[in-house]
Amino acid sequence: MVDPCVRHEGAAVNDGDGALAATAQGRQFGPLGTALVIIPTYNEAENIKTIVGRVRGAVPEAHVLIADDNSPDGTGKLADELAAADGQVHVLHRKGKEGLGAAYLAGFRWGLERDYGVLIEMDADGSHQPEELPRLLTALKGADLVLGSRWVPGGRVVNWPKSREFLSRGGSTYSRLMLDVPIRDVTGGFRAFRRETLEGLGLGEVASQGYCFQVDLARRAVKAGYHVVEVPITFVERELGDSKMSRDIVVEALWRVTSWGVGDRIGRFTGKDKRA
Ligand SMILES: Nc1nc2c(ncn2[C@@H]2O[C@H](COP(=O)(O)OP(=O)(O)OP(=O)(O)O)[C@@H](O)[C@H]2O)c(=O)[nH]1
Ligand SMILES: [Mg+2]
Repeated sequence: MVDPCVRHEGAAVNDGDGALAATAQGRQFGPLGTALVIIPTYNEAENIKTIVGRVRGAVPEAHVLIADDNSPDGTGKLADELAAADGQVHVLHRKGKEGLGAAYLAGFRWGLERDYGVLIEMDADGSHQPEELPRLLTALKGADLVLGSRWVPGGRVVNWPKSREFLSRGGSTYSRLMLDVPIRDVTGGFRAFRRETLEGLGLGEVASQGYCFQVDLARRAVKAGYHVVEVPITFVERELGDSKMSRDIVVEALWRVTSWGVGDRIGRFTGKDKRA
């Protein structure tokens, strides 16, 4: 199903019936090039080895970048061991915990400075299943950005409490309505970008830290007219390690989305769109 908001080539769509969305009319998409799977970590010692192994098994040609914020539990050291044993695994050591958004921005910069054609966001805790990466990459052949989506038909969550589902669905719905973006899962963090898409998004202006980092990138992509496709995924609640979700992250997302939405409306009213 193509969202009625979609009016022009290159705008966002979601593949509501579970199939890949039709490619943007008239657009030719170039070859993908080598993929870099960026995994931000903070205290993921129990998960890092398994998740890297699963990525390497699912997409053997891809490289992995672990962006670790000096985790006190030694995740960085384990990451170094994985990198020493495998030339396709790399580690970006950061000086301290600065949030998911900052870790991804540093990871994107690292990848863009090198020869990667695709940059992928993926959590370390197993919620995003590496075995679904090939489907994201297949969809990216006809898109600028692919979003792994829990909230399109075919997508689902496993082992989530109702309260968490309510928060996530509510956050996505609020963001979609406030920001006028035709995306079902705006806060998700399992995504594949073409290099050119990230280069066009103005990453230097992205200030968001937590979930709203994901919302911010999605709204920038829609605003820039990129062809965005949602692919259903099965999201599995983490089994090991602790969540870094906090009240601060939710509050940041709420106020930022609200201020962007209000800014958009003022912009449209005064004839000056301030969404970018
Ligand atoms: N480098 C870095 N990684 C982080 C930071 N905060 C979270 N992460 C990582 O980002 C990913 C998502 O964080 P989670 O704690 O799983 O957040 P979540 O998925 O919303 O929460 P749960 O569903 O409870 O797991 C994980 O791989 C974390 O280790 C941070 O400040 N720095
Ligand atoms: Mg998680």
